[in-house]
Amino acid sequence: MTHSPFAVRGLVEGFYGVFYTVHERNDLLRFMAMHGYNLYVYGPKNDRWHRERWREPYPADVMAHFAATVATANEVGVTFCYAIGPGITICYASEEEFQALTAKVRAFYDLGVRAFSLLLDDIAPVFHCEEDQGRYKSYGEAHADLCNRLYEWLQALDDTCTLSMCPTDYHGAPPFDAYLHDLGEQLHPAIDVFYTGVQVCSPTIAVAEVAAFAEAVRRPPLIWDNYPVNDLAMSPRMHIGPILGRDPALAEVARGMVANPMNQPEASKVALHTYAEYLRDPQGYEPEAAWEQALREVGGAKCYPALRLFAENSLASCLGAPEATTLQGLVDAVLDSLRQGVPPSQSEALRALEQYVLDLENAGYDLKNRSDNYALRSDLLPWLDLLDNWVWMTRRAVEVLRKMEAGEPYEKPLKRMGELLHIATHHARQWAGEVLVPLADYVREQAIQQEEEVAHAIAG
Ligand code: GDL
Repeated sequence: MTHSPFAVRGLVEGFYGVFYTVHERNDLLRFMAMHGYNLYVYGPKNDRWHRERWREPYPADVMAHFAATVATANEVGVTFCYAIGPGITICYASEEEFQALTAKVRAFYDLGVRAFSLLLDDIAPVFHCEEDQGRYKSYGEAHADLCNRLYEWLQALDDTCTLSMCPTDYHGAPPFDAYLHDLGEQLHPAIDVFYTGVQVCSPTIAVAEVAAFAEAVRRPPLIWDNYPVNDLAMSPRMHIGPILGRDPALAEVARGMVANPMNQPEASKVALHTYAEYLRDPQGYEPEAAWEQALREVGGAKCYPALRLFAENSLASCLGAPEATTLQGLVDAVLDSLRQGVPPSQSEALRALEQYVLDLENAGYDLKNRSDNYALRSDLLPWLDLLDNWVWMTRRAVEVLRKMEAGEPYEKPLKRMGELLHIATHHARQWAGEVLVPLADYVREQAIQQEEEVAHAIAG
């Protein structure tokens, strides 16, 4: 675990939406320590005291939770970093504002925190007060100045304190804007800078891309990796596949990497386990093998097969993996066989699909009702509900085909199939994508054809 080429191996709780409870965070810290991670950056966008109301101190009960988290981090040997995001309203030049910032930071210093971060991402690049307009030539200069003042203040307090920052331009490729060049030129060399790759959620991260950013900001960046995060527009999907597409030589150009997890902490452990394997040995990293191990650890011996089946149908993400290869293959084979005129009762492909759907139903049942990992169960529940919809939609589709073949009435299962299809395609979550839709479309086409034939026969 300790031979990783990356100095920094972390997580950033840096997503939008519901963030972790203190219990979830402390549990994740223990998981991280077991997997060789050494940094936890706390900066959830929806913590109002981290961003919107950054000037206000945390209430005592919340600080007590932080104290427990810092104690857990110290116990397990992971550095806890407190991040603050004042950029939506701060007046950079104001001494009063700086005091509000340092008062906030000081409260964490008093808890024993020594690592801090200023997150200036996802804000409009505008000044909020006249004082800034007079004082700074550019937005980059203002950011460098705020960070440098905070860094010097921290160093005066205790020279073991560290500071990192997320710039407003945290992704992209050359030519980078003047903002990044100004920032890189003026920012104290000891302050780490985050970079998410060419995109916000980057399918791949290559050495040359990171080197180009490093040149602009004049230091090797810390990669803020937006996987497996599933906030905002990604919230319908569960990102439960292995990390892919990270160049094995990134340690040559980056200080380290921090992964932004999902709003679901327990389910995030699958991807985070694979991420830890990449960080430990990027050259030897084998995504499939790491993923199998991860599913075994998170699912436990009892629920591993169920979790594997669930996960192999939920692989779509910015990383570009196909969503549900096995199921897709089964559906394609069914449609091929039926189109070739194989009667449903004789179709091996249809039988194989039915068996897989039964396995999926059992997997859903096991994850809901037989797992000892209650945290995983509650993370997966909305997707398991969707899984059931797809299972029953498929069964009704098959029932229609069989009834048609037998010359029996099929209106009821056809109607139910349509209802279930509607629920599944309008569900708040996505699972197995639209892979089963062509089956329903085929069944509907057959029904229409049959009706036309009957109408024709009556007319004739
Ligand atoms: C972002 C935000 C982050 C969010 C992520 C994925 C950074 C630096 N900032 O742009 O808070 O979780 O996208 O939506 O990545």
